[in-house]
Amino acid sequence: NLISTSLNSSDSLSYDLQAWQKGYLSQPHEYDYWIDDIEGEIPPELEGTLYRNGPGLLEINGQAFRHPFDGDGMISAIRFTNGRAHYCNRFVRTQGYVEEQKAGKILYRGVFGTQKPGGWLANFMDLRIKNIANTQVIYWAGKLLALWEAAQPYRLDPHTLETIGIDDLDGILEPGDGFAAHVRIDPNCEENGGEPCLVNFSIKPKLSTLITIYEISSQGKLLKKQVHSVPGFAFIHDFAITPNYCIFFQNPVKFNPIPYLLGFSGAGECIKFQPKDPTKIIVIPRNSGKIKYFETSSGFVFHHANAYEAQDRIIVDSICYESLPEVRPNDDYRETDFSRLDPGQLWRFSLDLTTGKVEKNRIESRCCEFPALHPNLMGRPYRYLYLGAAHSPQGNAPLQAILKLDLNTQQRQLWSAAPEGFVSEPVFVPRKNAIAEDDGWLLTVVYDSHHHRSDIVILDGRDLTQGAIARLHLKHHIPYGLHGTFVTP
Ligand code: 3ON
Ligand code: FE
Repeated sequence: NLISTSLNSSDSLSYDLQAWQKGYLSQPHEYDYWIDDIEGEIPPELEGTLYRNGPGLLEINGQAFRHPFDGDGMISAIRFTNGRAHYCNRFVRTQGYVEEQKAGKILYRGVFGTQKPGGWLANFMDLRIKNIANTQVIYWAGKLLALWEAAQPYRLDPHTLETIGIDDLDGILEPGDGFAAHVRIDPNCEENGGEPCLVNFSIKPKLSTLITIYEISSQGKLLKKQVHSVPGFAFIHDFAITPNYCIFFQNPVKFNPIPYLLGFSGAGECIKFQPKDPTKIIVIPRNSGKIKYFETSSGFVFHHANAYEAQDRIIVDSICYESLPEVRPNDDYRETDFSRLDPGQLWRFSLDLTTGKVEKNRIESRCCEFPALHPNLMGRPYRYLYLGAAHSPQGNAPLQAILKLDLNTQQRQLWSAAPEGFVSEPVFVPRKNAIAEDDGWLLTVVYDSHHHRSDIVILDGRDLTQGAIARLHLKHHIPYGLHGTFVTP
């Protein structure tokens, strides 16, 4: 039976690898125009700007970066106003981007294996970091910030996307501090008089790992900062919050920095998944109380969907991979054999605060990533989750569809852009004055490999099955991106 399902799924691949690969071509140009090639209609009540971040350049002068996560951050802004939409993109003028563009060659090593030309000797002991500002873009306390977890944010002009410069959040961050790309906004922070507040962290991984948690008001004031040392090396990309806790997953990995130090590989390539070791879950109270540690069976988590408190439990929903494959020296990400890799799947972890036990249940086995939900339910019980997902219910494949999950009824809806389309992270925008949790729009960028261009697609959050409300055809493509946010005026 297993054999026949795997045969069936490879017989009917929903995508063509060459078509998928083209979405990883660089986009070196910067544009500024009103979008007028539109199918359907932009809802006139949709007012605001969708900001997206992701690698815009995947090479310099023909010297390819080793991994897309090493690509230079490029911000796209899609402004919706009066039923129209405007597109603009700009590279973040990071110090590294400016220097490398001027030099016309790679000057910095990347965390995910990009090396300077000239072999290992040219890279030996070069431990400088190129802040590529490529992972997320947020608007907080009047600042538009491009984030990359290993360094400080870059600030941009929210209208022109011009780079203003590196930003220490008015002194909150110290030189050398990172700032994670997965900022969480607590919509209703009790300690802040019921106002929203930004919660984020940074890590300094060594033999033990320092986790710093920041809570920042919408005026940009530091409300709280706590620093904790947790045992062991930790690579933590994302976290989850509830009104009373911050939750971190410490994936079972070992870090051997020698190949990095010697100039053979990037720091990220020196992380080795340990399938026999447990995943540790670190729960840090936001206000008072002691850190709690939990353990569950092995798995690798980049992204969390949401978390909430339920009596004496904390529920955490996360995208979990059974294993993280080793990158082999000659592997080329553009030749990814999806069938060799484990799919990301949605799991629900239930942490019992009294017994210290963890229950773990798979909610969705379809390959998925990039969870999104109603922003007011961050850290609260919630019903609807949206994700980028594979077209096929089984196996690992590129994201080609948007999946809606009703966590109460287990009902699912799927909107698919297969075979020629490849989706990015969906962003949920609630309709003004809406009551229902799913009353709003989902915005996503879809790479249309047939026309080699990207579309901005607007879906109705209540019903994905009715198809796109509007498909805005850009004049060009946006390389596969990472994260983004919607900012209402
Ligand atoms: O030594 C440490 C190890 C390490 C790897 C220290 C460190 C903090 C410098 C570090 C750096 C980590 C960085 C810079 C991580 C950046 C991650 C990034 C840019 C993206 C991660 C994306 C994750 C996922 C799951 C993306 C999925 C995408 C798709 C399914 C579709 O394309
Ligand atoms: Fe991420």
